[in-house]
Amino acid sequence: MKRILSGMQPTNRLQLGNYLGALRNWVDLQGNGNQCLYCVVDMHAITMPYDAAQLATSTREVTAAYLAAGVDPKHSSIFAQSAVGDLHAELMWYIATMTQIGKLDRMTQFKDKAGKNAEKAGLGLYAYPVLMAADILLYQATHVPVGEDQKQHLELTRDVAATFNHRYGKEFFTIPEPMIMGEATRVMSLRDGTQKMSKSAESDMSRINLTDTAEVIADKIKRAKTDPLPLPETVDGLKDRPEADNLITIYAALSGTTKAAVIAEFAGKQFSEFKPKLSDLTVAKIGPITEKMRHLLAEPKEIDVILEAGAEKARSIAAPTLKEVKQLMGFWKA
Ligand code: AQP
Repeated sequence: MKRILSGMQPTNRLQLGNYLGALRNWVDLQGNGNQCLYCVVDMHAITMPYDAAQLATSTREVTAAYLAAGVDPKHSSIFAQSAVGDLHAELMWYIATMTQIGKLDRMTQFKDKAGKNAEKAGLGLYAYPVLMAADILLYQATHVPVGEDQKQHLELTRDVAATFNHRYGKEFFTIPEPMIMGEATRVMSLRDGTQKMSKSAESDMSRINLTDTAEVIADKIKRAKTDPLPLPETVDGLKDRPEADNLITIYAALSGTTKAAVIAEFAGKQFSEFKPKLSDLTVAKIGPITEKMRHLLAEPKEIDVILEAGAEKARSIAAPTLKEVKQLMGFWKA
């Protein structure tokens, strides 16, 4: 049996990259005897400035997005990280004692988010990968489906797990495997093909939100940055054309095909011809999710019921793991 665990931060409404790079794959992983745990990582969301009055609402919105995209609470446990926060934070502390600062210094997400003001960044942002490692190890996850951007954090998690196992002389922690699936492992910004699409990026025009209307989606795609050349004849022709590559990648991922197949269809065509097709496809795929989210969010109490059941299940898995960690580490009355 695979135990699948992944999460998203309720930092804003989810964007197309979250969906294509991760969420869609979570849905596909349900069934086949897999045990799936999908977390809303609200304790990570507070590592950057945030609005406390909005956090619970965003947590419900992200939960609604999971459900609307097809995560089924009959097969998967959906929970808020903070609902099991005592266990996540406790394990984080233990494994922080075996995480090398030199490794944290290399984390690109910290560098990107801290920017030029790294000295003023909070310890939480710096220690984010340690909390993420705790999130995963607490559940003995075997597989973690993520977008390309999270690969480095997964490597650190594997390292920490191996260090723990070595130090305490037992193959205790499962070493989790990253699952980076599909064509769109890294969806880029619509304004700059060299930057990742991100839900908390300043410009709303840089991303497609799962809650955008058809008109907004069409407008964002129409204004998406491109270059003056027509679409190339081969996939190799996308080299050094990051914006064209990104739009073709999105089209391929949404239509469940390959970049080569999309190129074959649009070779030599202008963006003015391609973009309306991409808009129609995006609206066709995202529209039903947006609609379902709207219905779900009209009944926030039902979302809370799902989150409560998920938290109970999560705790029942996490508590014995933490107990054994404490025993192995030699704590009194563990
Ligand atoms: N652009 C992307 N392309 C492919 N996958 C992506 N993911 C995020 N952006 C892209 C994947 O979505 C999952 C959830 O990510 P997260 O909420 O934990 O934080 P993130 O990776 O930092 O995503 P964002 O949207 O950029 O959030 P903010 O702006 O809050 O930092 C992960 O599996 C991630 O790989």
